[in-house]
Amino acid sequence: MSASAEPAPEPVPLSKLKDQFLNATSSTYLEELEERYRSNPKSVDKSWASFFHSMDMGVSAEAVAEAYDAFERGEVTSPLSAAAISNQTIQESMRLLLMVRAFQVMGHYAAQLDPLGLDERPAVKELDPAYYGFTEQDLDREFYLGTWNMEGFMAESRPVRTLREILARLRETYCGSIGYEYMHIPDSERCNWLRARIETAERQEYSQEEKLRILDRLTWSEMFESFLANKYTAAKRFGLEGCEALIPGMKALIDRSADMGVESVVIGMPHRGRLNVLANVMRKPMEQVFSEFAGRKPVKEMEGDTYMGSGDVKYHLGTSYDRPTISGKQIHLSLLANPSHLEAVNTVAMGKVRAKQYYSGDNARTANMPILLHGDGAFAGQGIVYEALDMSQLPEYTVGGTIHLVVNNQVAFTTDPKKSRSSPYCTDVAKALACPVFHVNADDAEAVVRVFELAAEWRQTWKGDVVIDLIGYRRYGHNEIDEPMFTQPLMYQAIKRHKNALNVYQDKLLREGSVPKEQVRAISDKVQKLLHDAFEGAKDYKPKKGDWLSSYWAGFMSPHQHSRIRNTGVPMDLLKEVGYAVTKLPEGFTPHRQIGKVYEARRHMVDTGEGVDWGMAEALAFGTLLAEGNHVRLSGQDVERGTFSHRHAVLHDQKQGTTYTPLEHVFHGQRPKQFTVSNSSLSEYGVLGFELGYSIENPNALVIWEAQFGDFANGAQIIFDQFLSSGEAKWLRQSGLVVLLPHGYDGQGPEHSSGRMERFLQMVDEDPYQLPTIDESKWFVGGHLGSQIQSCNWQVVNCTTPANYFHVLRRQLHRQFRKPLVMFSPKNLLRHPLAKSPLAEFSETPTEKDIQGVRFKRVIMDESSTDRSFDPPKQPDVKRMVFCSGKVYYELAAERAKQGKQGEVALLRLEQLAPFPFDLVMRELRRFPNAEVVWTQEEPMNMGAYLHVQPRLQRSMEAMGREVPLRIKYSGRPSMASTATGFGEVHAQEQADLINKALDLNY
Ligand SMILES: Cc1ncc(C[n+]2csc(CCOP(=O)(O)OP(=O)(O)O)c2C)c(N)n1
Ligand SMILES: [Mg+2]
Repeated sequence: MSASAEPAPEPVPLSKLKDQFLNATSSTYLEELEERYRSNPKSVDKSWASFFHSMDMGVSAEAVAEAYDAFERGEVTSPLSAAAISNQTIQESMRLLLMVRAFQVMGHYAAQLDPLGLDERPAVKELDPAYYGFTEQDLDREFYLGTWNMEGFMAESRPVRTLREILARLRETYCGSIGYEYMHIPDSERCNWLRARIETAERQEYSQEEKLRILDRLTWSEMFESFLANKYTAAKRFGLEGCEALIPGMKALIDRSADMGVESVVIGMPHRGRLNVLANVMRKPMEQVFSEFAGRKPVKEMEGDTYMGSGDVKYHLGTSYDRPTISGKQIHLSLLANPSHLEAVNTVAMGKVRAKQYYSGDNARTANMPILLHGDGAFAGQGIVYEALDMSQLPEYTVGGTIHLVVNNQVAFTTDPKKSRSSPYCTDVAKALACPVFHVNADDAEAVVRVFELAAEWRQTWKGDVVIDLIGYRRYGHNEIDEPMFTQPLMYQAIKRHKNALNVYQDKLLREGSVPKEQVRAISDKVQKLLHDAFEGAKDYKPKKGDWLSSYWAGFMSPHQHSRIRNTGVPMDLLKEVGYAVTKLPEGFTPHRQIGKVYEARRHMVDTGEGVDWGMAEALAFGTLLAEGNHVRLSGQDVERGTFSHRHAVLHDQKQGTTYTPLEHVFHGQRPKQFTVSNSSLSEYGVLGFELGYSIENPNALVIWEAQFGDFANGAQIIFDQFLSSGEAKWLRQSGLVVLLPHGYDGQGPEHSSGRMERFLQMVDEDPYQLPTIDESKWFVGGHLGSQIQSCNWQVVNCTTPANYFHVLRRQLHRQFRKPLVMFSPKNLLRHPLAKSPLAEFSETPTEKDIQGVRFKRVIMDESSTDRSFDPPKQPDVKRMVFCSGKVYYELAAERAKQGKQGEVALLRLEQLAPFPFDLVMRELRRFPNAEVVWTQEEPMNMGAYLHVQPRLQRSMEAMGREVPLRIKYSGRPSMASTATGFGEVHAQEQADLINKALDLNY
């Protein structure tokens, strides 16, 4: 029965209405309730409310009263009608709410998301009114839907509507070109915020001006690709055709973000559509884009320097640009260079944004925002996606929300979605977070712009991640010279018949009459002409002095420019001051008893100037760098305490549970977070990428990632291979990131012994046979030392003394360039009685014995030697020089002392393995003219540094005219498949053997 067919009923006063209900459903319970209400309204106020709310017709007594009042005042046109209310049963109310809820939760499964219309999704029965017992006859009946505390469709103030109208609105809202997934968000405030925007009573229309803007941007997007396709028929460009709406979407997103306070955006993205984004979003000059197509060098010229690295293909290059927005603001956009490895750039971009937020004081994270683009296959398949999402709200890693844009062309190279994921959507992994996911049909340009704007609003309002799944197709093959019909024949038949998104939109505008034909054509003609002009201009385009280093990096040197290394010692006064500051605990703080003792011992080291251990050396390095104004950030699993309980950078009050971080209080006026130490999530790949991104933003920071044990670093191998070791050569981006990899054979089995230094050494870009040119006149300003390190891709060190650790950390910042440092850090040396350094070795004033105690020692000479000149006095009695690296030295030294062989065997520690310290090795060879050379290591022969040092030792001997053995004598474990034995006894025996062999002059 249609209620609307009846004459409009008289409004019923609230009191009468209530009586009516009570009579109709009278029960002793209700009477009791009413009695209680009368005697003490407060005590049952809520009960009444919920009674009316859930048991009657989903409306509170107050709301009914309000609605009637409003009707009486003539403010609402469609008042609650008494007839509708009395016709609507409790059951119907509940079913209606379930149905609305079903649309909110599952409507997206029925949304029109696939432009090709090929998706075969089963009908969702929960979206069918029949499922709730509604029939054709109910369609024109009026219903009331409102509930409490819910914005949008089910808001209390909703007018009565017919079921037909309700269904139409639900389908339009939830099953149109946009599929909203947000009901998994547990925070009701956020959920309601979104619901209000999604379910707004009337669909918001774009004005003619806005439509023209969308058309213009879509025209650029489409015509850029077709222009390239015409001009460079055989080139790979990984075109965006099929998802062209990405460009108007991104531009709208950026405009809206800027209006809401974003000043700088860092973009990480893969191959697909990258050139289009570079040209049309970033506004990289079209001439430059075209010139790179022609294969011209993408060199960023610097004054006095033509360093261009080894380069990269055009669809991996980054750029940055300041772009005006529609409302007249400026926004800085930077697109990170990235490798082919899909999704690897995600956390790098996030880390860079976090750094920008730190340096600009953007504590609210409003002004700096990351946008990450993804492919559908990669987003579902690559585990790093989850690692990045998981970092979203971690206190020291959050960037206040990342906007994820999935360019979903429904295929990954040749693989169909059903073979690349186990979930309905490629974005389902993101539902691990309380973040919305918007799916949108890429053929509906206005819907695309709408959700991109909504994503911007979400991020700025809630500072959380948001995901857009832009569902389109891929018009050509994986790249333009690939044949898609081999593997997706039906899809590509449909694509061939399918109009491009620009034509779809042009047709829509013409159909609805909002833009005249001439204007549509004028836009196309303009774009065509500008593309043509840029193409002509590219022929004599000269790359400009570019963006090789951002403003923070002014004055830093490229690998071709001469730079100096400064001493890294610190005046004793400052050292002591810092030493006391980092060992001081606040009044009333109760540390754990053992840690109290550690801190007392550290203080004692400062008092006496003796016995500085590893943990204290590190604190002194951090503290002195902070005192010099630098930023220090240490991140990794359990780094606050330190895996081996040696750091205790963060102390926990045993009574209050509060924490105290002494390094945050080194000097008066220290900036908040100038020292940052944070336990990370249990990720290597994601976290290392993040720290790398952080490190490239500003050179005046010591950024460190520490692996729990060195072997876990292989989980982050992609970052090592694709970014850290080669980023400077490929993209001219320097990083001074320090990686600490605990390493050392302590009999703990295969998994915790080796940081796999052989791999890091193998990636050093040094020629083992090429001696660096030595310019002795520059020795003390470090001329050649600087250039040797400057021209290599990274440094690999394995320190044995706390002082050397201190200096190598400080050296990272006390130079005019930045270079990654891979440092094998010790485990048992953390507490080894001999691995201690006097404070004097940290100081600027060298001791008499040790004239070079003021800087990092790449080689530590035998304890019998003192002279550091290039031609030291000879020690002809020494029969053997045992070269080694790392903690095995202490075992060698102890055994040598036991055997009384100090006069016969010299022990030389290579603290820096790469770049190889040829000069110092040759100095030692000069010192021991009669000694044979032996290499000792704990690692198996196929691992460790043996295969790295062998040709370099041989080359050094050759250069000095010494007889060169076919192979360097080796004393270490034999080649093995596994890194170490799992049997303690075998380990001990192997260790004893390799030490004995090294000292056995008959071997
Ligand atoms: C880590 C990684 N594995 C494999 C590849 C090789 N590869 C390049 S593109 C591609 C398909 C990517 O599919 P999708 O993410 O859907 O992006 P689309 O190319 O469809 O835009 C693959 C497998 C790669 N680049 N990176
Ligand atoms: Mg794809």
